[in-house]
Amino acid sequence: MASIKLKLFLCTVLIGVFSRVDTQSVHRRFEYKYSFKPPYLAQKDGSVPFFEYGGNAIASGESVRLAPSLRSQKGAIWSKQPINFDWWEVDIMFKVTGRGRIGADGLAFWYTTQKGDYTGEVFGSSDRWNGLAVIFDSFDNDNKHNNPYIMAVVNDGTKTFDHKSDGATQLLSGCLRDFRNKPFPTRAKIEYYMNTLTVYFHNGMTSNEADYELCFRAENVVLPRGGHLGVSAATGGLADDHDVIHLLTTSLHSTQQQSGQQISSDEQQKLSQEYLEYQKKLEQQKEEYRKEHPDQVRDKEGEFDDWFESDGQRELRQIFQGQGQIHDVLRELNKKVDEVIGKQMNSLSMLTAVYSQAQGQPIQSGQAPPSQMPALPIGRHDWDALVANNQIMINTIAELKGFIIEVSRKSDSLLAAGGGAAAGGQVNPQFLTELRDSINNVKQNVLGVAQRLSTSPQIVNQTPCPEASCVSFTGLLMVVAGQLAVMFLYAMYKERKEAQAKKFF
Ligand SMILES: [Ca+2]
Ligand SMILES: [Ca+2]
Repeated sequence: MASIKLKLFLCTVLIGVFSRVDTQSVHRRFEYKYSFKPPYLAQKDGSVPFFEYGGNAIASGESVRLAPSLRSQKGAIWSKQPINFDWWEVDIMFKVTGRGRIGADGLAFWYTTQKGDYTGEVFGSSDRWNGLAVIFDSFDNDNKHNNPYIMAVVNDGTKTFDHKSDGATQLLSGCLRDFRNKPFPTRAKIEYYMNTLTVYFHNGMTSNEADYELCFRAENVVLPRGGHLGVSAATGGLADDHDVIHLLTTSLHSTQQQSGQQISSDEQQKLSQEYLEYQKKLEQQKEEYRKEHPDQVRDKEGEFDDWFESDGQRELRQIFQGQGQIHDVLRELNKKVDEVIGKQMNSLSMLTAVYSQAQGQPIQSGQAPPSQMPALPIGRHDWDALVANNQIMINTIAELKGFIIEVSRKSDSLLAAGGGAAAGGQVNPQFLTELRDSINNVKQNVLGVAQRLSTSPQIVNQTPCPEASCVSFTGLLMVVAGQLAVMFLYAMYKERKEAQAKKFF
């Protein structure tokens, strides 16, 4: 008996829980009478179905330009009818673009008991509104470097918006987000459900529909029932283009509410009939438009790409971002270079101190005393290597000197022997052959010396040339070649002179 009772109790609890979950689930319905979107956003006559716009606003098939990028422009678009549901979600897709680094003034979404002005004081709409404003404020009036800013301001129709402080004292909540000059259109989802106001923002850096981030959530927000929906914008001394691409309204109903407010079948039929008629009318108008403007339709298709690619702005922004990154890297490098230079200066002053000590000069004031010097990087074995290297160089030079003397002697004897045989101004071929042989001999000797130099102690590679007595191999070779050339010329000169002397006698 007890177990049956327990089971029954559990069942009741579970049913209770499920029914509760069920009552909390949200029923959503798209409200076409409170929405506009492209293509064919505006009709042939320029009107936007179920909406009214004014001021400097211009509607096209693709968007509503609420305020163009000219000074002191204002415009707004308002739903003709107040809404007939309590909870809602509005998705606005918009673009705020301008050539300036800073833009103005901004754009605002409205939910108010009365339609506002088209050329009002608060971002194009009326001040002292009764309801909600979600403001996208581009311009930093209070110079606190906190704009562009997104904020919600609730007003009961008595307060005047404080432009000077950017509404800082009046806002319900907000978030710092840049919505200007984005590669893709920016979006905001404003949800008002069960007295909780939630604003999500899509920063327009991607075209991904899911990339919304929470801007803020505020509870216990009480808004008047049956408000009008509107969007407005304004420019000031600085000016951006303010374009709204779509405004999509969805009514939110709890299933509990749904059951309480069951729509009568007559009303439902009437509504669906109305919707069908509207769709039909729209299709008809689209068809007519296509027939009348076949070129423009094609153009429109081309324009489609323009939504997602703002001209040059994206490139510029990317360049700026890239430059920012380069700047950061440069700053890091600068720091590192400073460190290296510091270390180098330190080493230099140490070396100078050691050098002056070695020269027997007194160390200048400001330099560290030698007692604090760390051991020099040049060790005993390095000095030994240097000395050995020097010795090898001297020996090599001595050997070369011997060779050169021998070559000189040989060429003298050759000249002496071949001089008599030379006839007229001609050079004796035997003399030339011998000279070539002796040059080859010298070449071989020099090569032998080079080989010895390269195979002799590792020092050659290890240590740098000492300052005074260092002769490079190439230098040496050049000297030898020079000497040989002089000798050759001298031999020629001598031979000619002898030939001339013979002619005389
Ligand atoms: Ca402002
Ligand atoms: Ca500010």
